[in-house]
Parts: sequence; structure tokens; C-alpha cells
Amino acid sequence: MGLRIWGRLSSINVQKVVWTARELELPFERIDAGGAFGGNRTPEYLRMNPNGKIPVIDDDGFVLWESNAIVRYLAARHGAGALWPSDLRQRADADRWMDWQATELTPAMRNAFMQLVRAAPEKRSQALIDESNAATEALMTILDEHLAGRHFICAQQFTVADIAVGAAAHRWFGLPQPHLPRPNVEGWYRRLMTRPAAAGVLTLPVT
Ligand SMILES: N[C@@H](CCC(=O)N[C@@H](CS)C(=O)NCC(=O)O)C(=O)O
Repeated sequence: MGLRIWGRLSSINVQKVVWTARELELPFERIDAGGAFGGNRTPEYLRMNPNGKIPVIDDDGFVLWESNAIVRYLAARHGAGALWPSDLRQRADADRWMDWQATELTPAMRNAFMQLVRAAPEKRSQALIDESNAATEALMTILDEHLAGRHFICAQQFTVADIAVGAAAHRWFGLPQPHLPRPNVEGWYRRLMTRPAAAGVLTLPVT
């Protein structure tokens, strides 16, 4: 049966999982679900993920939801020692930046994204955008300082942390508004974009 991934590719959380599968050169089938595709509130879907959210995977009968958990699972199963560092402290370092993406960065940028991309222009709240931009820029300062002198988030090794934070950075840079210059983040982001596994995933317009 192999690996099946449910979720539309415009979702940052689905992008992370698809990008990981491609880095690991895993064959997989992706089924569009969520947003305009729907299909994520059916009884069958809710049996796989009671949250009704995307992504979900089925890996030979093992069903898993929560994008970062899926990325960690696939990387540990197929990319141990590379995408998923085997050294405990290196792994904790990568893991910490994944949590930072999920609990700090993505929540901070959420309102800017929702207002600038998803809301109708006449319903747009500049106050929400300004607040979200300020919160995100504070985090971008941290990321930019961290990436000074580093090729990837965990120094020289491309890991799951680059996938989670990279997908969020892709969304941030894709928002139709000016950005403060972030030389280290921008250089890192350009390196990510040259990876063949990111092609067709991170090259999508932000929608
Ligand atoms: N914490 C979850 C969040 C999942 C989530 O919020 N998914 C959104 C898309 S990014 C969703 O399912 N939205 C409903 C929809 O697309 O119909 C994860 O990382 O997997």
C-alpha cells in the first residue's frame, strides 16, 4: 500500500510532509483534501484524524496526523543520521526549531497571512496586519542572528528543522508586502529553494 498523504499543497503543513517525502525519495500518493477540495469532514476522514485537519498520512496502515510529528516519523524511519540527526543533542536542536515554528513563528504570522491573502480587501484589518508583522519581525530577528555563519539551521547539516521553518519562511516571504532585509535568512532560504525536493512544493505562489 505504501505511503499516502492527504492534503492540498497550498497548506504549509502539507508542504512540510511532501517536501520531507521528496527529500527521502519515498514513493507516495497525495490525495487533495481540505479547503476548496473538502473531504476532511467525512466520517472516514474523521476516523483518521478527529480534528478534521490536513495533513494525515497512512503509511502501510499506520495513520498519523500533526505535520511536525509526521515529518519526524518519516525522517526517523528513513532519514536517521541525516534529516533526523542521530546525536541526541543535535536532534534536540532540530526538534526545538520545529517546535519554535509550530508554536511561535506560524502563530505570529497567521493574521498577516489571513488578512493579506485570504480576507477580502474590503474586510482587511490593518491593525491585525501591523500586530502580526511586529510579532513576526521580532522572531525573524532571532532567526537571522541564528543563521549568521550557518549554512542550515543546525549548522552544516540539512535537517527536519529546515523543512519546518523553511516552509514557514516561504509563506512569510510570499506575503504581498515589503519585508525588512534579512541577509542570513534570505541566503538560507535561497539555498533551500535550490533543493530538487523543494521544487514544486516551495515554488507555489502563496495562497
Ligand atoms: N497542527 C496541525 C495544523 C493542521 C492545520 O491547521 N491544517 C489546516 C491547513 S494548514 C487545515 O486543515 N485547515 C482546514 C482545511 O484546509 O480545510 C498540523 O501541523 O498538522
